[in-house]
Amino acid sequence: MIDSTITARAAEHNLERLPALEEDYGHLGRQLARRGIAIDQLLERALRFRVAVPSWAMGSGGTRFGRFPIAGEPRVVFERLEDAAQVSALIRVTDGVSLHFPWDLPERHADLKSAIAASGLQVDSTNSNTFQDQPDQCHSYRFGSLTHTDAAVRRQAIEHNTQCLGLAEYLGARAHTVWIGDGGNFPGQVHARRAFERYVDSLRQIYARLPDGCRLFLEHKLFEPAFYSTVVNDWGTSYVAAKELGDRAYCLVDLGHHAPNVNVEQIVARLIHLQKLGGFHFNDSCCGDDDLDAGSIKPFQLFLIFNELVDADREGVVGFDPAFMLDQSHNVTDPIESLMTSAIELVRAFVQAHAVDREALAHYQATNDAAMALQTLKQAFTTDVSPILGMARYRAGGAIDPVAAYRASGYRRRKAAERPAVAARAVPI
Ligand code: RM4
Ligand code: MN
Ligand code: MN
Repeated sequence: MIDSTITARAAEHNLERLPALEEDYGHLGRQLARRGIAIDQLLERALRFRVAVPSWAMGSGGTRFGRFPIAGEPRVVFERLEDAAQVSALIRVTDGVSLHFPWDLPERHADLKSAIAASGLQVDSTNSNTFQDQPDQCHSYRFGSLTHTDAAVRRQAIEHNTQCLGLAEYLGARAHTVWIGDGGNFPGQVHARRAFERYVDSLRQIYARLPDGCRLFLEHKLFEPAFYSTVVNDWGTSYVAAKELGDRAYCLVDLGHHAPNVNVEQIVARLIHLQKLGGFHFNDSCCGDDDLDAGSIKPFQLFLIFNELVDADREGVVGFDPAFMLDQSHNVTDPIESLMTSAIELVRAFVQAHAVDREALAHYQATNDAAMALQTLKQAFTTDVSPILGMARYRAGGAIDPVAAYRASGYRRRKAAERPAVAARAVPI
């Protein structure tokens, strides 16, 4: 399924770019050695890093004001998997794909399973959709799903999640993520306490059907589509629900789902402490749930989040095993390019976090030396680890310069001919 022109262009480019990469890698290696860091160990870390891509981000995104599709974007799950396979081939860290149902539901489940196998990808998580109505469903989610006042609507939403869990088991997903849009647009519309009680009650029924080896992730979001009182609006709410459910329920942190200026890295630290950090939806934002490319607006925040993660990992915190995923909406870029560069920004932050002098940081924290503590973090954050990232991609069989190789391959242009726009099922992102 990997496009042979992409592979060929990447191989040609790599030949041209390798001498400069080796020079830069050697120089960075000497720089890091002066700080007591072995570059090969950072390379090892980079090679082991993994982040899953969301199937629903493979097509152009949009806002409620409009969507501007690009020619050659995928129309069905099989084409989304095909594009995900190219992303993975070029950058070699995204061999997991997350699926969204019913958007990714083909007529026969077996077709999906074989397409996943053929793509060389694995299913990372399944995601349910009770924030939209589907043409064939009995009850509307206009006024909520898992927290709806009508038990029949709740049952329908629970049933949908149960079907997702069946697919999770069948496809070997490691997690199922629930995000609901439930809430109120006006004061008084929703009974705040009852809505949360109904949420937990519905989740209990979903949790009871969780397949072996699969975790349940609860995703919070400050607002939208509900504009006044979202039921699962913050990490505290999702923590309480996860705790009530049991050991296999965790909180998922989508970076864009907080109020502006919220200290997300501290939320991460809290959830690690509580042993309830399930995973992430990485993206970036300026104003709200913008779903922009990870690291494009606040790269320092991304680094600080990875700083917490690396710290916990090195300390061996019990039960610490967060799942990484991108969750973005590509409104003005080619999704393949955005996903590649975003995944690379994650590896960058991860490697930089491994370059933090933790002994020095601990000393400055113990002695209340705020200036030097920040400097210690900044030293790692300002280290240009690009040669490590490029070398990791090269060693793993990917492209030293993935976007250049992708553009030179003409993949999207060829897909535009193969995938004429149809009025088929729209894939809202
Ligand atoms: C939501 C949320 C969910 C995603 C949907 C499509 O804002 O981030 O993770 O499933 O969008
Ligand atoms: Mn999300
Ligand atoms: Mn979101």
